[in-house]
Amino acid sequence: MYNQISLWDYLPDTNNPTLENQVNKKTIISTDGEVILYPNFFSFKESNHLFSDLYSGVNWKQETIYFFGKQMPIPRLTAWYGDEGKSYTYSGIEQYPEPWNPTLKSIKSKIEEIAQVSFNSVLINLYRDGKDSVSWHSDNEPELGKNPIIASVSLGATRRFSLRHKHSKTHKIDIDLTSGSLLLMQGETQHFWQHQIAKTAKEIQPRINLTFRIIH
Ligand SMILES: O=C(O)CCC(=O)C(=O)O
Ligand SMILES: [Mn+2]
Repeated sequence: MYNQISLWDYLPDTNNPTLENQVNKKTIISTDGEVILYPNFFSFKESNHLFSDLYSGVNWKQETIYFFGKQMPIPRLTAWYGDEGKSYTYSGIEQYPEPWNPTLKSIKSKIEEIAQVSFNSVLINLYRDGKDSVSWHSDNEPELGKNPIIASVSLGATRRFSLRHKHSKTHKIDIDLTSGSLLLMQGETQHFWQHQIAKTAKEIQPRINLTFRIIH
């Protein structure tokens, strides 16, 4: 089964004045987890502003992984921000996040209104061009708890985000994540689905992705 999400599918509920109902939303997955897309969560202008602010203001790092006994750079730049004391383990090393800055705080409070939870950390990825990517994985690190809610904000170039079911890998869903979109992954999603951002041969501008998380 293969689904391409169409832009014509988004329908706001104009009768209900809460933020949740003022923004367009589309359910991407409702079986074995829940994935919801808010395609225009931040306006074009707001997204451009946030992108340039983060592009120059984030303390980007080039992390490495061991692959067949060799240390290799991961194909993107990353940064962690969050509440003090909320450490996470990366490549077997315990790391501490950088403190929230005003831009990150403003994004966080807007998505918390929709997600109805408080996030205490954010992983930020910078995909410099089409060669940068993240391979198939689930966000299932133990510190995220059993059924994590993950709020993913995209800024800059559009990249294709793919989801595939762990037990039937031909069941695949592709979404082109545009600048200003918010994707919520919740419930049992990380148990049953993997996701990736594949490399692309297209000439492509940089993209920033922020995944807000709750570290226990
Ligand atoms: O860039 C994205 O949209 C996804 C990033 C991601 O899956 C991750 O960092 O865990
Ligand atoms: Mn992920």
